[in-house]
Amino acid sequence: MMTGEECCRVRVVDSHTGGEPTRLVVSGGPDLGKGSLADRLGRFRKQHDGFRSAVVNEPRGSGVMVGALLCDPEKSSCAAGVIFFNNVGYLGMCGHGTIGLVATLAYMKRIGPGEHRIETPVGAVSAVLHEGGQVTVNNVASYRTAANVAVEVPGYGRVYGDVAWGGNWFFLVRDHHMDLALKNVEALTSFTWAIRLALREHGIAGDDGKEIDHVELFGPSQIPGVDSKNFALCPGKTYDRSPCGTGTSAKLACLYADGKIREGQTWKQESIIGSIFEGSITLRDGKVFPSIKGSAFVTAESELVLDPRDPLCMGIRA
Ligand code: PYC
Repeated sequence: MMTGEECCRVRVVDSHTGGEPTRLVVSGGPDLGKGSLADRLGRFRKQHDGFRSAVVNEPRGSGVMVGALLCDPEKSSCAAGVIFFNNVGYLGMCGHGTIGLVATLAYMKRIGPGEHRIETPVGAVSAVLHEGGQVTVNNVASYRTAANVAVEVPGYGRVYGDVAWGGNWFFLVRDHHMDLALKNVEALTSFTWAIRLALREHGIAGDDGKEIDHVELFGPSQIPGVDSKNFALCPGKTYDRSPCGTGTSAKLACLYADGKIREGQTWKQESIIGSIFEGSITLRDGKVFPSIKGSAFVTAESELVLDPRDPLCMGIRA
């Protein structure tokens, strides 16, 4: 980290998963000490939030960039620990980011094909690196807490959706009049952002009052054999270019609760840009555990320079 007038150098490897970028910090990040990833996230948030902004925000990053701090795992049975962050804060879990992390660790020759456990602030997940380079993330237990919740959205009227957890909190909307096409991204962003603000305004939240900071719209896919297309709004008002791993997990939990998907059945989820994840569920102890399969590709290896003389050293913060 930065000391006095010296520049800080941060090694990162960038990748994208279905179009959604992940910037993995492999060295030069803050020392968060020991303990659970949840505790380390607490220290990251309190003591090093400027580092988060420096890595993902402009001028080094962009609003859409998701950062991932590679950490030593607490348990030796895990291959890695990770804390995901974005332009406005931190993510409990990140599906596309975990696929990016695994593909990057493989690129760096730190892991080979097989199953690897990874610690996150919301629990350990496992990921399988397939021989062909695809990655399946076996996510945390996912569940719906409320179905068909009505919310009055200023300028749009009453909107109905489900509240579900897939590693982050989601409001999932099926019935809407929006055309899920890339050319409509501005209108889709305005609509989903208005939904998010209305949820906050009306106190509609996840467990323990946790804010629902992701909103997803669903519609039919035009690709043969693909079950659904989505638009996923992320907390910092950017949209997920990938089909959103945690969002697809939340969707799978809702489909299961509605009796629309069985254990082992494949659900293909298309993103707003046309990239696809394959999802399925496993049932254990009455809980739904989603698995999400996708591919990621490394796009850059670089060293970020944090110069203390630079007035924008810690990024442009909203
Ligand atoms: O893939 O879970 C995901 C995700 C969350 C936010 C952006 N991507």
